Amino acid sequence: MTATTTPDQAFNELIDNDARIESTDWMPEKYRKTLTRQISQHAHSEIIGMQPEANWISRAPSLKRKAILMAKVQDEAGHGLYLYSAAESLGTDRATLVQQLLDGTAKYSSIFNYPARTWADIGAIGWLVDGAAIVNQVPLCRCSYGPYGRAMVRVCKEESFHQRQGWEILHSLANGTAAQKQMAHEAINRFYGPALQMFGPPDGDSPNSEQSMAWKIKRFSNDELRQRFVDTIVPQAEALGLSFDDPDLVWNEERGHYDYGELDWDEFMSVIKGHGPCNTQRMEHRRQAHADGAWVRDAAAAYAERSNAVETALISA
Ligand code: BYC
Repeated sequence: MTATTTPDQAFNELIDNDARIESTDWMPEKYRKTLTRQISQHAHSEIIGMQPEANWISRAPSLKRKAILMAKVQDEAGHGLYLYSAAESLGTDRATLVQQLLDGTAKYSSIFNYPARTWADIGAIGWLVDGAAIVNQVPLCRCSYGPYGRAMVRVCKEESFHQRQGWEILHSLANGTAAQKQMAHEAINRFYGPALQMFGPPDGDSPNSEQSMAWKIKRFSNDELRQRFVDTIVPQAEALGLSFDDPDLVWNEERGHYDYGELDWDEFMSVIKGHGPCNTQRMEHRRQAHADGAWVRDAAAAYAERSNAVETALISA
C-alpha cells in the first residue's frame, strides 16, 4: 500500500492477494452487510440446531451415549457463541442480532425445521447434517474475513467428532437387528434431501453467491459443494451397508461424479419461509428460552455496571 492508495484499493489488494480482512480494516458496506447476514445466520443455526438433538438427551440408549450427545449439543452452543462474537466484530451487537432471529427477520438453516423422530435420526443428523456442515465449512476456514475464518477452524475440528459419533450410531444400528437396520435406513433417507438442501438453492437461484465468491467469502458455489458432499456420502453409506432411496443416484463415468435426483425446491422455499414441519415449535422454544434467560442477562448487566463504577471510582481516587 502506498501513500496514495485509497481504502477500497487497499481492500481489493488484500482480497486479490488472498490476505485477511480484519475488523479494523476499511471494508465496503455491502461486504460488512453480507458477512453480518451470513455469520449471524450461521450462529442462529448453531443455536436452533441444538433443539432436535437436545430432545434425545434424556432418551439416549445408554449413559455413554447420553454423555456424548450432551457434549455435542454443548459444542453447538459454543459454536453459536464464537460466531456471534465474529459477527459482532463487524459492528452489530449481539442483542440486535438475536432480536432479528426472535422476530423472524433473520434466517437459520432449513435442516433444523425437521423433527428427530427416532434414535437413528440422531445418527443421521451427526453423519449427514454435521457431514454437510463440514463440507460447507472447511472452505470457510479460508474466508477472506479473518474472525470468521479463524472461528471456522475450531468449529470444523469439533464437527469432525460430531460426524464420527453419528456414523458410529448408524454403524451399530446397521449391524444390529433387522428392525434396527431398517430404522437406520429410514433415518438416513428422511435426512438425505434436507441435508443436500443445506448447501442452499441451485447456483442459478442463488442471488448472493457471485458477489460472495468474488469477495472470497465463499470459495465454491452451492452446487459444487453439494456435489462434493454427494460424492462423499455414497461410499460411506455402502461401508455402513445402507443405501439411499434416490433412483437417480448413480455414478456418472463421464462426469466423474454421482448424479442425483432433483431435490424438492418448493419444499425448501416453504421451509425457509417458516412453513416447515417444526418452524413454529423451534421458534416458540427459542423465544421461551430467551425469556427464561432474562434474569441472567439482567444480572450480568448489573454486575458489569457495578464493576465499571468501582473501576471509575478507583481511577478518580
Ligand atoms: N437454510 O444466495 P444464497 C450445524 C437462504 S449449523 C435457510 O445461496 P448464501 C449444526 C440464504 O440465507 C451449520 N436459508 O445465500 C448445528 C439467502 O437468504 P437471505 C449451518 C438458506 O448466503 C447444530 C437465500 O436463501 N451452516 O452444522 O450465498 C447441530 C439465497 O441463498 C439456506 C451455515 O450457516 C438454508 N439451507 O449461501 C448440528 C453455513 N440456504 O440471507 C449441526 C454458513 C440458503 O439473502 N452459510 N438460504 O435472506 C453459508 O455457507 C451460506 O450462507 C449458504 C447460503 C451456503 C447457507
